[in-house]
Amino acid sequence: MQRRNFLKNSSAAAAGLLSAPLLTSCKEETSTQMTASNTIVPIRPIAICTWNFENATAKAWEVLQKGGTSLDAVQQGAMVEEADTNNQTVGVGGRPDREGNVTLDACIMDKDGNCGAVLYLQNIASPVSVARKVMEETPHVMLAGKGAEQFAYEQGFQKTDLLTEKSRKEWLAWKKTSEYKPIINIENHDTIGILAIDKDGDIAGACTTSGMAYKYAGRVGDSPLIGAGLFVDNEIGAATATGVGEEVVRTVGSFLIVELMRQGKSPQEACEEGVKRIMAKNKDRTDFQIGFIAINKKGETGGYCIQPGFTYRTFTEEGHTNTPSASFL
Ligand code: SD4
Repeated sequence: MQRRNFLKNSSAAAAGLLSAPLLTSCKEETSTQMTASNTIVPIRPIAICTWNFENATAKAWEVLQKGGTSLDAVQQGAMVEEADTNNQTVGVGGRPDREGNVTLDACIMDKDGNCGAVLYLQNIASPVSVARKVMEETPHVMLAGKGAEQFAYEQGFQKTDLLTEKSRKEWLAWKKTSEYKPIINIENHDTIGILAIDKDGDIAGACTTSGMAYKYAGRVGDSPLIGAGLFVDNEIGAATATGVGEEVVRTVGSFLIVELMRQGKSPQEACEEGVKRIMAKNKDRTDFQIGFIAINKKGETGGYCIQPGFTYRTFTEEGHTNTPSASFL
């Protein structure tokens, strides 16, 4: 039997010992699973995401509660932010590049290590959904630019104007004074990375963004890069990043966090170590933002950011938690 398929129904085991009424009032975990280090841990379905995207984790939870997979949960959670025009860092309404074009990056990864990504995708409202199609319908992991857009149309996605009037006006205002410098990501922090565990204990993750506002045309950040913006190892846990993608790419941040958890660190300790490694290479800089969130096989979570007041959203059976996390600055 494969380790990840090892499931034990402890409530069934207990049923022989406990009377029925007692069992129904018991809110104990019902299922357990074996981890990579051969310990048995409870399965705790959960969804977590970067920042305060309450609607996204609520949507993911709705999927999980109906018995859906973590893969469906993270996709549908991410799609909530992609469709929200008030979120100017993701999907429709995202801030454009310096030429005025909205270009989107996204990726998704499942429990078996399958993954798909789209880079520099234009005119498509849900890049995470195209990323999933890349994963499931092609022999590839990444599609970029025009090829990704063409593939999306072939898969039935509609052409959509992503530039809202609000984002267009802000871009025009930026052009007057900008000297064409991209905006460093301090206030502009709405990329969604989302991780979930389902009823079988399986982990999946997704990440989607319009990237750095007013970036150079063609710029791609960390968010669609497996290992940088997102990494899932179903035997250990998962991590995802937000902030200045260039720095996350340089440290292969999300992979690093999962490997630190493999070595025994908690999600919180792993996220702190990941941020500190990046800061060690940027000793004198306080002008940018990097944050990670992580989850392990036990359903424990962690998050850390160089920005004060960093929060991440969790949704469990008990409901939402806005989880504040220690920050570096
Ligand atoms: C990027 N990491 O493109 C993304 C931006 C981001 O919150 O996370 N913004 O570099």
